Amino acid sequence: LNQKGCVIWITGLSGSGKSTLACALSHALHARGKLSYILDGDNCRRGLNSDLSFKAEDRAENIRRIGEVAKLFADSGVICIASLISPYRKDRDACRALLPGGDFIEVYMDVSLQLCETRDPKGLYKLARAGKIKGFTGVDDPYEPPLNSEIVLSQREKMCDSPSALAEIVISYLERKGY
Ligand code: GGZ
Repeated sequence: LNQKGCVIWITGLSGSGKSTLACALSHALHARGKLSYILDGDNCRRGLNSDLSFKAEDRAENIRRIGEVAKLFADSGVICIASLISPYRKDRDACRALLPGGDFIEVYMDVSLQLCETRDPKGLYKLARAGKIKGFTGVDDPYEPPLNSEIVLSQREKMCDSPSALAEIVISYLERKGY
């Protein structure tokens, strides 16, 4: 395999575009002959993490497991793209600590709650506001934004740029770092 593994950790609110970016990034990497694998919070919650709820300690365990699996992929040389809300800084930092030497690349989808809620692609914010989902991130559960992510995709960039243009921002970072 002509590549070095790493973890690209995409964090942000529900509806901030994490899964869309993960998918565009995976395609862009494929086009460059690079092997990647997506670990998506929502998908993993159907299998690996189907025993976990959305209370803080279960979110922590969700993030811990995905972090450990992502590390296994990175060790095998794959570019692993983890996309999950991962609302707590300390849980994300624990995953970062598994991959020293710059192999953990945090991408923060910096999109306001207001915009995520306007998009509401799955109607979940609406349900949360109606009290039909309790403990929804951003509504009645916390989100701690990263303080030092390697890449911040701001709302402005996100409104102007297509998913593939956002993926190229990440790709140029990876190229600069020799991945
Ligand atoms: C946040 C929730 C919740 C609650 C269900 N809070 O946008 P989606 O729908 O497709 O992705 C969200 C997903 C969040 O799972 P994660 O594994 O990424 O979360 S965490 O990292 O915090 O463990 C959302 C849906 O599940 N969802 N209930 N209460 N998001």
